[in-house]
Amino acid sequence: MELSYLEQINQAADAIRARIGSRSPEIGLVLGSGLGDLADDVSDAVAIDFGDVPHFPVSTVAGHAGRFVVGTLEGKTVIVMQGRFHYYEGYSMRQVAAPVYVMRKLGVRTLVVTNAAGGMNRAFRPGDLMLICDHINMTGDHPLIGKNEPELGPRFPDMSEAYSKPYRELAHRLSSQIRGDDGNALELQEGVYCGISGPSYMTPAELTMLARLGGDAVGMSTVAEVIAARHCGLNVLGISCITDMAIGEELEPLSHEQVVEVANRTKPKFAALVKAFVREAND
Ligand code: R1P
Repeated sequence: MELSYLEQINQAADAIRARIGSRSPEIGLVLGSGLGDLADDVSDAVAIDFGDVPHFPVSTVAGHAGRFVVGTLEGKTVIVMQGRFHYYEGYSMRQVAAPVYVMRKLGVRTLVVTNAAGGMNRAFRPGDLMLICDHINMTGDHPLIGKNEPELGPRFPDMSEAYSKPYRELAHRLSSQIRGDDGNALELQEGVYCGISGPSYMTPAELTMLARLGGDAVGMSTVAEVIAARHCGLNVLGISCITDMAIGEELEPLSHEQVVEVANRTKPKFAALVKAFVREAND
């Protein structure tokens, strides 16, 4: 008999628990395209390939190692997803969201979700970091469609503050203590993330539409994970690394290699911000 979604999540969590011993992660981090190196800073680390976790698919995207790393970062026990699943890889929204519930089962209360995204706001520049203050789900699908598992969360979860305001305020405070390449304090952008299905990048007309709808950045991940996180009661900090300008009237050709390369270049300030947050955050 096929296992229920909840049973699959419980089995996945049990398998990870068997590998990490007495560690109980309190913060979960999802590292997006080109941002995975931060997992190298986790000490006393146990790495678990997604392929070794029951019911998990494998991550097929370049720039996504496809594994959990559990260990210590800035004095806190963390579970890092070095890479993630995307809807366009052919996985259902429920599969994309499942790792969030698994992390919750393992004890996580705070989720840091990161991604590489195109900047639709003209005030942004490639290499900027944007705190996500809200999202627009433009994927045409939803991870909670189907039977609700009350043990995971309510049928109709509240999304009035999907991205924690106190966490955003903390991130802004912390950024003032972080120096950028020019020696000045790190300037953090803030805006609305539009989640699309991908895998093609957007046309100019589509980008003009998304900007008019209120989007500041666009990408192919994050919304399913954050919906699941709020469903199961996690507090979320979202950070987009703006890797390219996605303005309809001025659009230039784009490749995934470019996206990963620019995301990689933000590593020092991205890592400094995430680590400071991990150090200071309370759920
Ligand atoms: C496109 O270059 C890929 O980079 C981003 C997009 O969503 C897409 O998967 O990846 P992450 O959102 O996983 O960072």
